[in-house]
Amino acid sequence: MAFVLAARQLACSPQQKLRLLVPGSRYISQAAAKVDVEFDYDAPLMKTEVPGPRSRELMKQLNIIQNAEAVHFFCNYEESRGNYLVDVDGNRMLDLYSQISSVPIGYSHPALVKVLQQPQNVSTFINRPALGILPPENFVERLQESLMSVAPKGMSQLITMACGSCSNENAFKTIFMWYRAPGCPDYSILSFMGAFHGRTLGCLATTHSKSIHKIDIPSFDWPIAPFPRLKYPLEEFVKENQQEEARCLEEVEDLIVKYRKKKKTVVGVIVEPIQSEGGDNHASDDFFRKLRDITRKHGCAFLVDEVQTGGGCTGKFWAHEHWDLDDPADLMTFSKKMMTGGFFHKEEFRPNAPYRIFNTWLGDPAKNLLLAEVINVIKREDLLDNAARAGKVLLTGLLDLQARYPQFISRVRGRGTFCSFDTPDESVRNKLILIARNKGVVLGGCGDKSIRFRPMLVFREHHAHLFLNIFSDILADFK
Ligand code: PSZ
Repeated sequence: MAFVLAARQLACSPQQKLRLLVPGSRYISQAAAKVDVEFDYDAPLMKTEVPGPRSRELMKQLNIIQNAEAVHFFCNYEESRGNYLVDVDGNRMLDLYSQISSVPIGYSHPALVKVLQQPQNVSTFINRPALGILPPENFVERLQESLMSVAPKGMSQLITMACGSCSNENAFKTIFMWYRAPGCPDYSILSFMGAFHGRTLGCLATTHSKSIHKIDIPSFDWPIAPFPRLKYPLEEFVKENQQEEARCLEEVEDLIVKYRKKKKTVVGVIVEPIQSEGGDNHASDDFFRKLRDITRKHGCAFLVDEVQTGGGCTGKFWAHEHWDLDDPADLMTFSKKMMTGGFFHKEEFRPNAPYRIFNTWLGDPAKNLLLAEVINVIKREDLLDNAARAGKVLLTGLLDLQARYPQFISRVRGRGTFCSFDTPDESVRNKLILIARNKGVVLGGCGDKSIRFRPMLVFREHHAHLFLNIFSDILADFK
């Protein structure tokens, strides 16, 4: 039966495919594969195994000049469109990982191509300034129409940076400068087990997702609190989860007191709204509100790392908006989908002298120009609402697959399209990712055994159905 279906699938369009399905044999979706983003493709198209021969050849060449063993395959970005990533062997894959969650509105979006083609923008793309000392005339205007237009509640100040790690690194320094007691005491930043905040030296002291990241690297003695390990679906385990969260919050306070006594005063707490690299670990909005209260009570800064969660994929522009804090966070870092790194902060965290938070480029005005257009597209196409809707289809479908294949899928969870599930172990997880890739779907792993979804904001309901159909077939055949 599976063979017959597979053979038929090769010969027909996705619309035809859906009509040929036998009820009960796979996930049934009524959604038409409507293409609503200019130049999005309508389905995956596979020509070789991935990586194919051309990718393998290029991997060999690259490996001569660097360790290229992490490379999955080489890409053809000219041919990649919308939700589809095309590789150098001509394979076209539905990309649900989007360059580690960093593509906001799909590949080669026509609105961005237009920005690049306008003659008045050429200078911005070819003259990269040292922004801290010689910004262009339109710099303030650019920031207003891009980043400042999405400034989180309570944060009027903005500093741009190159990447997520240097944003966190400089946010830590901003916190230390804000706290400023004479004599440069040995301050610390509290982070959570399973957190990922970057790989630079300072950030690495707060990153605890995989031991390989830290092995061989000297670090600070900074406190690490347990992050809640919740049961899903959250609605079904409210009581147990509350207890687990209370345990972790108690530990946070104990650590703050302990480190103060050790003369390593905790001056800031950094947290991801959803721990991403560490395995897509969620906590309730109430947990974060209480964590905010604890930081306030002990005089520590509250820093939210929205490098991976920011930019709209959870259904709100910033994931921490879901918490509805009375007392806003003090600082918030971003990068990835925002196209430039940086952080917002409250006025009281403003450095007291020039050149204190500084480097050569301090971001890139060309990225602000593109981001302004990305934000226009998000508004024009209502992409936050889309993330909530497409996410609901994805999550509902995953719950259905979990009910049918509990031996392979557990702990389905998500907010917006920021969804994930657990597999039995790392080897099954990695196998499923490879099989999916050869069937034309790019997925990512996180934690020890989770599979995560990080599609772009132009991921629609019909893309979710398309994925669910393909994945349902994979699970039906999986041994
Ligand atoms: O292996 C790696 O270095 C990866 S894989 C995914 C990331 C890094 N994410 C980057 C990241 C993040 O997810 C959060 C929540 N905070 C900070 C960072 C660091 O950002 P970059 O990679 O831009 O330095």
